[in-house]
Amino acid sequence: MLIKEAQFVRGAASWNGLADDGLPEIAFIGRSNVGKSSLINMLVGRKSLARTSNTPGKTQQFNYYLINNAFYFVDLPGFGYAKVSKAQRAKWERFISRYLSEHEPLRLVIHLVDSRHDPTSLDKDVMEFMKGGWMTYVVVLTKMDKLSGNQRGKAKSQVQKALAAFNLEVPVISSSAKNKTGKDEILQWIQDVGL
Ligand SMILES: Nc1nc2c(ncn2[C@@H]2O[C@H](COP(=O)(O)OP(=O)(O)OP(=O)(O)O)[C@@H](O)[C@H]2O)c(=O)[nH]1
Ligand SMILES: [Mg+2]
Repeated sequence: MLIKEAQFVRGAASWNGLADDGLPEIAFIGRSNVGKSSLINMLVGRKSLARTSNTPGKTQQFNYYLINNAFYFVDLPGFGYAKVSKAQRAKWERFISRYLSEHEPLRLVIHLVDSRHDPTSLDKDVMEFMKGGWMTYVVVLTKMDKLSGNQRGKAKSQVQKALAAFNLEVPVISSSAKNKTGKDEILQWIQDVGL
């Protein structure tokens, strides 16, 4: 699959702001700073379509990018960001879980896990949540360029182990936005869900 066109169309801060035009959606979910916006930029081949930052918690809304005039990439707010209030966090968690369980246009969930760390408890929450989901679910390990060859194998098996604890058999794709690796494999999954 080839991404020919990509444009930012809207930021949604509440349920009513989600797209309702029926176009299929692909969600990018993961903790703050894991590399969601960077991965989107890599996939669309643009340097700064999605805003990236060293400051975790930059993406505080659902950002919609229209791809090839046919479907959306949805950049979800990062979870686990320490500086937001408890109430704010609870509100986002409710919003995200409702989005994952009720938003019908959702076709594919791309869960990003930092290859340098074990999956966090919030990552495990996402895994558990996806267990009952109807949409395709894949895990992408980010920032693989920061690891040695030996560490890479370990990172992958750690995530596979965490998934296995939920009886999940899902693809785990290694990626680096810096080196542009993993791109073809992720685009293939997007094609495989019919987009
Ligand atoms: N070395 C390396 N750095 C990366 C990679 N992907 C992202 N980064 C860096 O990690 C930081 C966070 O990346 P973002 O793409 O902004 O992360 P995010 O998940 O969108 O963060 P929030 O919007 O805060 O949730 C930035 O400094 C990126 O340059 C990668 O594959 N390799
Ligand atoms: Mg972001």
